[in-house]
Amino acid sequence: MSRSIWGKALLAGAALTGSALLLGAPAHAYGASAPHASTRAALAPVVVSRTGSTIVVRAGAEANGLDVNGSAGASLTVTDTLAQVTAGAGCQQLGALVRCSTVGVTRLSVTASLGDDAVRNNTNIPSALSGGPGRDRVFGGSAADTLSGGTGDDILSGGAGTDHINGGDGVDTCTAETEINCEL
Ligand SMILES: [Ca+2]
Ligand SMILES: [Ca+2]
Repeated sequence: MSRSIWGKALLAGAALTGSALLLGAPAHAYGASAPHASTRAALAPVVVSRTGSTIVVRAGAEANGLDVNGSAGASLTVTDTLAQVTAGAGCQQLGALVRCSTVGVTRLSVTASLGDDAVRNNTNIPSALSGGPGRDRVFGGSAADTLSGGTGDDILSGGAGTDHINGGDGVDTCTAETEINCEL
């Protein structure tokens, strides 16, 4: 493996670990070991799992086109138009998509990480959506959402509900009740 690939894998690992810490998820969830992390990322860029009352969607360094559909108290599905989606603990693999029960679920957490990502929460489940580095497009659902653009010029919109957006670095376009680091 070339040095540049290792560098990218390490960078992705660092970004994921940082995001996981911010979201309160276990830091060990993605592993800190570069060889294992890079192998897993190649096989399964997006992992969807349930931790207590939270559905966690964790993507890697690739560009993502993530859609979460469904509703509270029933079920949700996660698809990605640009990357493979894999079921983790508490969710089921159904071909190219992952389905999770949302009975008892009160929160959705999506970390898109590196890459120019699109993240859409098409549910009524409150969410924390992170675009990470890159030029991202992030859209909240009908409930209260917290959106983060990270570095890069991002477009973020909270949708219905009382939403909070932090555009991060770059020239960001925001639509929400509370906006921080939004230039447009
Ligand atoms: Ca990504
Ligand atoms: Ca919203």
